[in-house]
Parts: sequence; C-alpha cells; structure tokens
Amino acid sequence: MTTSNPTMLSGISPSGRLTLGNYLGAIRNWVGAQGQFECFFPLVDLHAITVRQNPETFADRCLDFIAQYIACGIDPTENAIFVQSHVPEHSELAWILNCYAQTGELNRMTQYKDKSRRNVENMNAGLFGYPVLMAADILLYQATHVPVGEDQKQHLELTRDVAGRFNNLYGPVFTIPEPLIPAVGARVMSLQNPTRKMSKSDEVEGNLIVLLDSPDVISRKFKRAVTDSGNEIVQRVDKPGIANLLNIASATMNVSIDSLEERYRGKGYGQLKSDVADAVIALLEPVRQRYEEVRSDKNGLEDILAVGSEKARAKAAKTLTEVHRVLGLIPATSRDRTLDNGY
Ligand code: ATP
Ligand code: LTN
Repeated sequence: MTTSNPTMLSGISPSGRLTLGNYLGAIRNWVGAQGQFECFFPLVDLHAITVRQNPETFADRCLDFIAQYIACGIDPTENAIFVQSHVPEHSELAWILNCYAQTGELNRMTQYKDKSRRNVENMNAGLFGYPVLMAADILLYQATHVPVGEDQKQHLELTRDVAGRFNNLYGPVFTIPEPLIPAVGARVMSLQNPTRKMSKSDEVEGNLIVLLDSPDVISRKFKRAVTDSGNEIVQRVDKPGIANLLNIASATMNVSIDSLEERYRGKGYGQLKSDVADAVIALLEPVRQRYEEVRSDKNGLEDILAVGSEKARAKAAKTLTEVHRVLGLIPATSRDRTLDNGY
C-alpha cells in the first residue's frame, strides 16, 4: 500500500488570521515545492473547532484562508486545495488511529499542555486527540514530506511513531512521513513578547504581522517591536527581540544571520527595524494585492474546493479501504450484488 511517490501534505487550521509566521514557516515552502511533489493542502477546519468558533463567520473565514493560499502562489489547478470536513475519511481514520496512540504519549505533547493551560474553561477531548487527527490527515495521503514550522516537530514525531506501530502490526500500510522544517523562519516570535511564538489566534494586534496588513501597518508594528537593552545587533539568547528581527530579516532578505550581524555592526536598532519592515512589505504586498481579486470570486473558490476534495477523496478512500482490510473489518457490499442474486 505504501507509496514512495513524492507526496506533500500540509494543513493550517482556520482560526484567527494568517501571519508572517505561517507564511515563512509553512506556506512559502508549499509554494516552492509545487511541481516536485503531488501536493495536498487541506484547510483543517475540524482542528479549528477544538476552540469555539463563531458559526456565523466561520465559513467566510475558511474562504478567506483559501483565497490567501492562492494569493500566495499555490496553483489550484496543479495541487489539491480542499477543506478537511469535505473528506470524511479524515475523521474515520482519526478514530481508528486513536486506538493505536497511547494516552501517555499524547499527554507529553507540549502544544496540548500549552493550549489546555490557556483553555481552562473548555478543556475538551478534541484538544487531547488533536495530534491523532493530524496523523490521520498525513497518513491518509501516504505523504512522504510535511512542510511545517518548528512547533509541529513533536506532532510529526508522534505521527511517525503511530504509523510505525500500525505497520509493525499489520504490514506496510502507511508511508512514514519526513518533516520539512525551514532553516530560517521556522519559528517567528511575537513582536511584543519575543519569547513567545507569533500565533495567528493571538488577539493582541501588536504581536502579529498579518498577511493582509497594509505597508503602513507593517512599518508601525516593526517600529514598536520590543527590543532589548544595549545596542548590539547580534543573535543571542539574552536578546530575544533582536534575535527575532534578525531571523525575520534573514528569512525575508535571503541573507545569513552572520552576514546580517556584520552588516549592522555599529548601526542602531531603528535601522534594522526599518529594513526588516521594508523586506516584509516587499514580500507581502503582492499577496495583499492579489487577494482581493481572488476572494471576490466566491463561486470560483467553491469550485476549487470541489475539485480539490474530489481528488483528495480518491486517494484517502484507497488508504482507508486498505486499513479496513488489514484490520479484518467486514467489507461493505453493494446492493447490486444482492440484486444479481435474484432477490
Ligand atoms: P493558532 O494560534 O491558531 O494555534 P498558529 O499560528 O500556531 O495557530 P497553526 O495553524 O498551528 O498556526 O500552524 C500552521 C502552520 O504554520 C504550521 O506548519 C506551523 O508550524 C506554522 N507556524 C505557525 N506559527 C508559526 C511561527 N510563529 N513561525 C513559523 N511557523 C509557524
Ligand atoms: N496541527 C497543525 C495543523 C495541521 C497540520 C496537519 C500540519 C493539521 N493537520 C497536517 C501539517 C500536516 C498546526 O499547525 N497546529
């Protein structure tokens, strides 16, 4: 069953607004991989409902995200862009894999520990099982490569462990996926609180660069970004604000951190902030301009999702049928056979 065709899969949950972190850690690398892999890009809406979403605005937010994928340069004619809930195989495989993931290993997930600390009023079982649904997303498509930011490394390890455990019991059903984590930009930090990750569901505006921010807003946010005491522009653990700006500069200007430290020797923080802002504006402005046009064609977006989910279902159903077979579940027969027998 396992395939070694280069297959890429990566998902984002439609909560909050897409950020520079999502772009540098994930989306930019999806764009670069097109043509080299068969690509599946689910918008993982079932992951998003682990925290309460507003039903009045949720569908619109999902379309906003899909339009941003396309504005970033994902070609929907070459790659399957779809919504997770349109492919019910995800939920079914997640249930099955729940029976192969250990509660002990799920308890060790740092994202779970962090999210349950922040959601004390709604510590639902979905938050706990979240990484198993993610494993199902990946394994259904026999993905060989999964481009993600640094924070998802632990979930990928879990996916590999669960897949390996299943394969040891039943034979080579699942491809074991490799994470693809970029060398720079894999962990963009909050601008006001640079010891924390920039997170798209953060409601504090100054912490984030949002993909659709205007150039003015981007400049203002960088100008106000928290820096450290002293005036040296170097990447050091005791200088998280400057280290974050250097990391963003390196990822957006395509220059190594060493050369940036050299370039900014003797210069002030203000110069670094304004150069980083310019580089980020140059990167995001084309996305913002393209977005309006793509988003205004609602029917076009819905067609893209219909085509994407059809392509996704074909592959997902194949894997799920094989999973049923190795587990010894009774095969579903169609009614036609009964009719053939003369009943
Ligand atoms: P939320 O705040 O809703 O939990 P998030 O910003 O952490 O969202 P996810 O949907 O969890 O975003 O992540 C989508 C993709 O973006 C993942 O591949 C993740 O690793 C990557 N990513 C998220 N935040 C960052 C960041 N700050 N730096 C680099 N990559 C990131
Ligand atoms: N858990 C991921 C989002 C996600 C994902 C995936 C990423 C869900 N399914 C499959 C890669 C592959 C997160 O970033 N919070």
